[in-house]
Amino acid sequence: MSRPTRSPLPARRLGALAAGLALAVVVLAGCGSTDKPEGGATPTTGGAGASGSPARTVGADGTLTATEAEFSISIGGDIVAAGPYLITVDNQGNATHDLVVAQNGAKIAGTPSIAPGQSASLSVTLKPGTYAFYCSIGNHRAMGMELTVRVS
Ligand SMILES: [Cu+2]
Repeated sequence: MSRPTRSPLPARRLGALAAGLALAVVVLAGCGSTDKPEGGATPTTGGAGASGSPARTVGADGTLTATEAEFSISIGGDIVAAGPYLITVDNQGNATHDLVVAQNGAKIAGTPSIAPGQSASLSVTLKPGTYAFYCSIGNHRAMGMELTVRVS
């Protein structure tokens, strides 16, 4: 194998991270990894949608994990089953973020500011329709931290 280009980490640290990374991979799988953007940062296209990616329903167990970084939000799927939710927001970025759940421009729920590496949760009942999940800090929403969430 060639020399790894990523910053080296102690082996035991890598081991400790394995579980978290596995979860992150699952969460990120639905909307592509950071090295394969799918146009989510362009607000004019309206739709989370790369036409090629199949819709994937998440949240059937009443929980969602929203993973945030600079500047993206992922919930690991495209369609959320309607119902009450406990949403865990995991800030994996290097800046402070938050998560706001809004519908038709009205804020329904939100977390406090979340420091890098920290997480927070919020409870919200999602009904069939379309919601916006976004970060309300700075200009993060315009930078791409906005996710259109379809609830059915
Ligand atoms: Cu943010």
